[in-house]
Amino acid sequence: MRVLAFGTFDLFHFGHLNILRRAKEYGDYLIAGVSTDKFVFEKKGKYPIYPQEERKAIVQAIRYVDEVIYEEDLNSHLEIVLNHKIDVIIWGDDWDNGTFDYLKAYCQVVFLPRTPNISSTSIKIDIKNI
Ligand code: C2G
Repeated sequence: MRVLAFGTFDLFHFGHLNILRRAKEYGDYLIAGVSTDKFVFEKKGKYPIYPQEERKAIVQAIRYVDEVIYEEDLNSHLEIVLNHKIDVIIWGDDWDNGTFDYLKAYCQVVFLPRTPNISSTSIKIDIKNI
């Protein structure tokens, strides 16, 4: 089974590690889709701390990840699913909001519980408050 997991993966943390580890358990080949800097700005209205090349290199070094591609925008997911012959896509359950329901006609879409109490945003706030 070929699995795909998308994300910004900025300030790589334990929640990121968990989702990639659990994603890999759904199959034997895991592709991580790392959001480009431009797409992060479109999603969040701000650029990530680490540029896309560095976020990609970090994710590529995680042992559960077999391949890394870029996630360019919200309209490229179906093309990626078809081109990469994806069987399962994994997101944290903060994305269980209907955005990706159309993909269920093409592959299995799984929303896993988020790792509690950690996010790139909370890390930035914690560091600011030291
Ligand atoms: N995540 C998690 N637990 C956390 C933080 C993140 O399970 N404590 C999950 C998110 O739900 C997402 C993945 O880890 O599935 C990557 O998280 P982010 O880097 O915050 O990425 P995000 O900006 O949500 O990008 O395809 C849509 C987006 O590009 C997903």
